[in-house]
Amino acid sequence: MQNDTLVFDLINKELQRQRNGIELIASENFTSMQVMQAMGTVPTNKYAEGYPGKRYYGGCEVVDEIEQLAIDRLKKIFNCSWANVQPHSGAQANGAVYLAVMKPGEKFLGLDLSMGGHLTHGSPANFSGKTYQAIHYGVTKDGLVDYEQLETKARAEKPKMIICGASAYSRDWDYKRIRAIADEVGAIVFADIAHPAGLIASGLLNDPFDHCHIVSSTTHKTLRGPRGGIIMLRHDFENPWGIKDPKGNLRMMSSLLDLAVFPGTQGGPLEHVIAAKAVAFGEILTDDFKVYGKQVISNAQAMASAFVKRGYNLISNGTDNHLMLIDLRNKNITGKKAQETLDKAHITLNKNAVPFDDKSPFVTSGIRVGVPAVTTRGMQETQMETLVDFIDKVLMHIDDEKTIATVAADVKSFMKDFPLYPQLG
Ligand code: DSN
Repeated sequence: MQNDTLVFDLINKELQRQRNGIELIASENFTSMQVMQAMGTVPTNKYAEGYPGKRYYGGCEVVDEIEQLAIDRLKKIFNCSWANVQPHSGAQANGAVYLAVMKPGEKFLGLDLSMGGHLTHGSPANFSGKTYQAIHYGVTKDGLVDYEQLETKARAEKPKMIICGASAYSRDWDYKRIRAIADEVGAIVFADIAHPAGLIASGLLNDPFDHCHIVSSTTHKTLRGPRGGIIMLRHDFENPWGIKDPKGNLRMMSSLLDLAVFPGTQGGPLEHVIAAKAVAFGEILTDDFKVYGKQVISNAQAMASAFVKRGYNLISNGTDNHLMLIDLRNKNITGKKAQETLDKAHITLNKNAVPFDDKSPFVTSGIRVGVPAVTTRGMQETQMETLVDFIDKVLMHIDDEKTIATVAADVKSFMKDFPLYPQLG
């Protein structure tokens, strides 16, 4: 069946790369076989613009059931009253939230990208910074969210929306405090939980849903599903801006968000991906997933201690979640050099700006290290020591090709004990 050997050979090459390497990119994970299988199925052939029960095409009765199942499972995971599972990605989900909440040119407050925030939280290079007026808060010298700065800026600037959530922040969030300031200035609180969603689903971190009006996430990071986005509300509410439907009724926030996803920012949903989301959500509802979440946090803490023991400078001195951010300036290595050299040893992570970085985003002074993927491969605390040993050996011999080649061979042999997709041959 697979005649296009050029493409399938490359896919197989990627499988071998994933099998042989240590995956420490904090935003990556390995889906189950059944999640992957669901993605490669016939709903990919179906157009289904609209929502279950209200589509613009015929023949949607089965994909309606699939999408409704995904919605129902997701609502159960986070105890929500409404969910939209159609966003193709986290950026799409965030774009839809902004469209629902703000008019072009209106103001929002988010964590600065250079302090751990996300591109879609108002970077000037992103639609969010180009379309809206983005202002930012940062972190303190200790690497913790600067809530005082957030409050001062919120009072001075009166943003329409305050975003909490990050891409490179290793600590939990005080959602309650953010909601209090938002209520004072009349802002909507939007939490982008793309990174820690799986840990929140397992009840291991603060619950944003009671304090944040709107919550978005990706589905492929700690949630371990297919690539995609979601938007959720625990409590639906009437929009505070007087927006009415054609019958003159005030629109609920859920209605504005549905409209912002389709037809606002997307056309046909990817029903094969939604099927895979439904499978992943089913997995998240099992006890096994809670065990996974606990192990992720234990592994991250074991890894953080192992780095500190070897003299590495962790932003905020540790982690509450699945990742850590390491400032390499005391080791005299740039993030770029570290990433590129570790790649040669089959250890994958990403360079990352650290707070108050003096280097460009292409170089950076730090690396971000995350454990969701290695935890999925079955690693526990003792293996975290081994991983840090590998990383330390490479970084301490950064220009020594021979040592790097030795570590590469050791990594390959070490990873044989943690099989990945053995069913794929
Ligand atoms: N680029 C993702 C990350 O690595 O955190 C977020 O979109």
